[in-house]
Amino acid sequence: SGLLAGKRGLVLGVANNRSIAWGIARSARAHGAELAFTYQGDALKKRVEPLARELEAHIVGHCDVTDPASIDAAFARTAEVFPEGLDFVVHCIAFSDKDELTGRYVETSEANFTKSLLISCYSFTAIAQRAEKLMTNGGSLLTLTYYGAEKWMPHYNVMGVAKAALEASVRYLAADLGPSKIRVNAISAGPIKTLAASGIGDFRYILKWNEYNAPLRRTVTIEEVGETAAYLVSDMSRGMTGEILHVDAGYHVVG
Ligand code: 0WD
Repeated sequence: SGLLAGKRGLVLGVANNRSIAWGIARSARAHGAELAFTYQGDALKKRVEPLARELEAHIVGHCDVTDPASIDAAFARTAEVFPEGLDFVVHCIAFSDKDELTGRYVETSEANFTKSLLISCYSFTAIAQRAEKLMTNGGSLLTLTYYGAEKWMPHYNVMGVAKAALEASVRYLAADLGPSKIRVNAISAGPIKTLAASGIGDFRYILKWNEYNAPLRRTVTIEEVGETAAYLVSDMSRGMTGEILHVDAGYHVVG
């Protein structure tokens, strides 16, 4: 029983127990979903395996979104573990060279621009292509974005440009996949201390700034993002697609 009873979901981007993907996976499981995880490389395999066990989730293997063959392999394995079909995919993946998450955006190199956009934006479209084939009864695709897509934020630089492109791709994918009854949405999360966030310059200052200025006068947790994600991949949100929902203690009305 539960909000997500009978739903099968693939979660990409669990790196450790602080990952937003982990918060989402825990909520989805608590609401009754059956889950599958990928991991990126052998270093993360060891971390992801015990977390998957905790939620009785399948592990569908290594998936590096810069390698189309590894995405294909992960989806082939997903089709095997979920022969009844796939209901949702949660994409919690982003990357930029740490050296360019500080200082001026104008210094961005072509190589890091290309890599950041490939991993942080195009990968969601690459995943949508594969997911569509498994979502024979419709489904829900969800990605994670940040306010730096909408406004200039210190140090966010090329990631802000990548997230703006990701948010635009949510709208285009929503229009393309709507006829297949596949919904496409994003959560714009407030800053949370994770592995990826620790690469951003002055991150502690950004957390403090949010605590002082967000309407709720605090930051958000991966549990809170997880609960909203559970809603977005459930039938409760069946009338919504192409939406960017802020889970940021209200910061977006201020900043
Ligand atoms: O404040 C924050 N933490 C926010 C994060 C605020 C708003 C949005 N987000 C977004 C991030 O931009 C990202 O899209 O949430 C998503 C999840 O990020 P996270 O939970 O903050 O970070 P983390 O736990 O580090 O997970 C991101 C993971 C990678 O971890 P590391 O830190 O090892 O790069 O993305 C995965 C990887 O597991 N990843 C990849 N997966 C497959 N192929 C790749 C890749 N090439 N590169 C990174």
